[in-house]
Amino acid sequence: MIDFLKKAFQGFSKKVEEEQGEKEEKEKEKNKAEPVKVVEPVKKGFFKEIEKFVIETKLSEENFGKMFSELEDALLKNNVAIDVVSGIKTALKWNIVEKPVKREDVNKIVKDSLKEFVAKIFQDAGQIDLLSKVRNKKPFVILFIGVNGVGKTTTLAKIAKYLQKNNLSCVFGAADTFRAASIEQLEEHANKLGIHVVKHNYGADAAAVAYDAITHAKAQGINTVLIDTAGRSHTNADLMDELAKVRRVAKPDMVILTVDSLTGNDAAEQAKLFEDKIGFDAFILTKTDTDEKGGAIISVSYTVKKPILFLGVGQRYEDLKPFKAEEIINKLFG
Ligand SMILES: Nc1nc2c(ncn2[C@@H]2O[C@H](COP(=O)(O)OP(=O)(O)OP(=O)(O)O)[C@@H](O)[C@H]2O)c(=O)[nH]1
Ligand SMILES: [Mg+2]
Repeated sequence: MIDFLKKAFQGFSKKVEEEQGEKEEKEKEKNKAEPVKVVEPVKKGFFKEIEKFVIETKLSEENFGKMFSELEDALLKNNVAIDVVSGIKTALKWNIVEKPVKREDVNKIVKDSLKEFVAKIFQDAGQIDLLSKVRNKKPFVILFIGVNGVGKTTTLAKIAKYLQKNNLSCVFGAADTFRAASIEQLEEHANKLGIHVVKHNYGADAAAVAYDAITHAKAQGINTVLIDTAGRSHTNADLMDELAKVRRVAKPDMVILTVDSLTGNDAAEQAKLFEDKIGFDAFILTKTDTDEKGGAIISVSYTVKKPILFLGVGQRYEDLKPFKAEEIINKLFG
């Protein structure tokens, strides 16, 4: 688990444990003071029941609120969106406030509640089997979208390598006709991977490039068309319109949003924006190898409820990991 979060999590569990411990002691004391008056010594089973009840003291909502604040801070600082934190709080509250919870069970209950909550987020976001989709349609057209510098082009090349490994051929569409050197960057990847690039000049219509790449794939019997696009944000209204046009013309079978895990909570905002303006089917979270926080993945999933296809874990072609919910949950809260 990420250290900072781990500390806060342990701190929270400890506080609840201590609180429960104090209560248990108090209850035991009380029980010592006036116990046998009400309980007949022969009724061992009955007495045991009372003892159990006494030890399982309850945590008040007020105390819970105080104790949760540190964990709340840690979750927020680790890029877990506020809505998600509220959800976690409610789930935890439900499981431990005013419930007969034993001190030794607190840690496990807190951990399980967090895991369960996040597992549900990933489950609701769904899953996509990329290979089976690509195998079922020819050519299968994938459009890559996202903000500047998040890793779109690198990820596109990684996916090409992944598809090649699975005996699926690719062609690139150099539809980033906006950023200087973007076409050369794509060509460099294409040369290394032995892939053809369909390109026009800088400033050309991106939708026309996408269209030509698809035509090329159809003519050559190529399995997949991977369309690179220029990075853009909400401030680039023209580029957003251009992207909407690329989508209309290319009619991609899948639109993949690339988001950079280092942008933290902003990643969820970006996802919302692209969903509103363009729409997408799945996302890829890059640079997870350099992200020490790890909360972005939960926030984006929760916000847009779209499947995560892969995680970028480095700069090499092989550094693309299929997303596995359980692995992430264990890394975060294991
Ligand atoms: N450490 C690490 N670096 C990555 C990863 N993915 C991409 N990068 C790096 O991020 C930088 C930007 O990558 P690009 O692929 O050019 O990003 P882009 O979104 O296409 O950028 P624009 O076309 O300018 O919008 C490059 O230096 C990549 O090597 C990753 O998973 N981990
Ligand atoms: Mg690029």
